[in-house]
Amino acid sequence: MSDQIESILHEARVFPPPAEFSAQANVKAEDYQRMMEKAASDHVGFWADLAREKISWHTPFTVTLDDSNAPHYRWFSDGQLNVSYNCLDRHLAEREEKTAIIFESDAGDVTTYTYKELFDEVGRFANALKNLGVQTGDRVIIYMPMIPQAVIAMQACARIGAIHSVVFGGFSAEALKDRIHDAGAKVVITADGGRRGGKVVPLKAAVDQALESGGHCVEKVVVYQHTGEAVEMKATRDLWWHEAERGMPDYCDPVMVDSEHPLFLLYTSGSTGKPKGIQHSSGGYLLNAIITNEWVFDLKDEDIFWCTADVGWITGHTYVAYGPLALGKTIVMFEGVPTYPDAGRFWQMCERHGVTVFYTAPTAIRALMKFGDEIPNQYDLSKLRLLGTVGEPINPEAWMWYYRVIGKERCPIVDTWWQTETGAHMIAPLPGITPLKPGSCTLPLPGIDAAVVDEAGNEIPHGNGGYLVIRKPWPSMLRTVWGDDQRYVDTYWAKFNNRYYVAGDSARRDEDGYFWIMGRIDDVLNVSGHRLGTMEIESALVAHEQVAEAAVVGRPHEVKGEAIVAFVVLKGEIPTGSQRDALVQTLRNWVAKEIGPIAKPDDIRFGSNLPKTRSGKIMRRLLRAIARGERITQDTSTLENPQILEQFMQK
Ligand code: 7RM
Repeated sequence: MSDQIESILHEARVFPPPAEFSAQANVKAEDYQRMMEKAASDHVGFWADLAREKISWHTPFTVTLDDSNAPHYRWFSDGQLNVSYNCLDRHLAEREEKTAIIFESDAGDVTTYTYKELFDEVGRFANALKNLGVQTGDRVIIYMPMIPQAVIAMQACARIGAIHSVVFGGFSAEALKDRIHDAGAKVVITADGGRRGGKVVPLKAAVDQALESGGHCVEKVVVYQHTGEAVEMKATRDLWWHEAERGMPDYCDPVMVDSEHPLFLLYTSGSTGKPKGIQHSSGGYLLNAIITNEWVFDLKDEDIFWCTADVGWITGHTYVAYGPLALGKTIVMFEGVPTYPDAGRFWQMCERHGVTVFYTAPTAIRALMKFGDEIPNQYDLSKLRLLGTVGEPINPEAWMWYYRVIGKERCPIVDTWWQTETGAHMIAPLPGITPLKPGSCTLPLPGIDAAVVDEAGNEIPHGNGGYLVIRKPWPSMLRTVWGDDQRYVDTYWAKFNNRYYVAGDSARRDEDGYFWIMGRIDDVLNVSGHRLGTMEIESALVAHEQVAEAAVVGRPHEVKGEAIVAFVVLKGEIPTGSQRDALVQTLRNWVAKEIGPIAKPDDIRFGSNLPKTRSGKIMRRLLRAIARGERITQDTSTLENPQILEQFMQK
């Protein structure tokens, strides 16, 4: 069928789990079988059992799923709980002295918090927020560096039922302002500044700028003193974190909220215009956060889990601030960047803290891979037992490097597909069970009904690409877009008449039913009647020995519909003159040979880096504008490295 997306990439390697790993895994083959059967025969009962087992409810629920107002699903709606209670209080009897957080600063100083210490910090700060007038349901913006106080602030909000919205500390004052306004925030929690790669990030100054023009509801700005740099404090509005805490008791009663009470909003930029405030619930969100940390990361009491994501992203919510703590495990937090003081920082930290489970993004892996094997080989990585990736499709080249050089061919790699909107992993391997294929996120987790469908919503035969959808509701699904419910329905449900959740990604399944994410639906290219996902062409380019990274986009073409423009980052210097022309030819022919002449790029541009969002996703809309020779009118404030656009404009 012509509306399907053609698949051109073929990856044949398969890596079964090592027997020793399977023997100790949290989810064994028998468990998996049982769970899959239960979920298939009784979807609602499956989730009810898990929710009763994994969450400490203050008031047990009797209604598991209320679907009377679909696609506004409600989970465990007559139950009450407190998320912070589930992450802290319930561990105290057994784990008071256990380390909850190992924090390493940009400069390399280490601070740790036991569960009891974290409990006291959260209680004290929750009391401070209450004292400032923050009430259940109020919105609080958290604009912090990646330091334990960010997690303390999130947990403190959860403790009193305030709805937090973390804004990544790398965002501009303008982006912060939009989010403060949209959320109608009463309080902003920030720091004087953060430190990344030896440089100070002036956070408080950005808050001042964001609030300058007025028109918002912010009453108080709480400032954590972190760098010690001088900042301006506005009388009556601003106060220091330590002043706010003065005289506050360590214990704060957790406020029990309804399961559907919003735990947080998290803004995603989306492809067009205004950011969307993705609204998550308390009970449902917590449940998927818990089970995925247990199933996919296989977390055990002895584990040291390092998820490198900032708390400004959903990954830093589910796999730093909430999930691992709800399981009473030990996490690593890091304030800095992977390349400071040098490209060995991640591996040095893995050795130093004895990291056992490590989770990062393909963009970081590709960036570190560029520096070669010698750097990681200098460190003792023998404690690692499981690796993970998230954020974009990982090309098989990078997967193999991660597997071989970091995991020493011992550690399974869990390639986890999910979104801000899904709250937790949806499609991911179970590391003791699922044979791995480099580049595939493998199979849906138990209870997740993912499928690939055509324009009419019918499941398509394995082999071809289509829309990735989730056909049954799941507990951690987003509840709405804050203040814009119509946008919730239009963006995620309208396409298939509110029957399926539409992820916005294209995907295909292979002969084993494995899912291969092909890119965003909006990025699909239409070349001479062939619909091609971006991922496969990019993977082919990266498979060439001289290429470090690649992004492809379409440009209107009179005959073909779209021409393929490839933006390429080389491992070495960018050649000039005839050498450059020769390399362009080589790469075009390479793609033609690897995946077929249809995918041969019409135009290849070189640059020293790709334009990426702060969370490492390639900004193809900018590249499309460049490919068309248009002036860039889009907002580039969320771009990590704006200066590189110029380079790509040259042919
Ligand atoms: C967790 C996160 C979501 C989008 C998603 C995909 C892409 C994420 C993978 C992936 C291929 C993966 N949330 N994506 N994980 N693509 N394989 N394992 O990233 O809201 O920021 O982005 O990211 O396109 O729709 S997010």
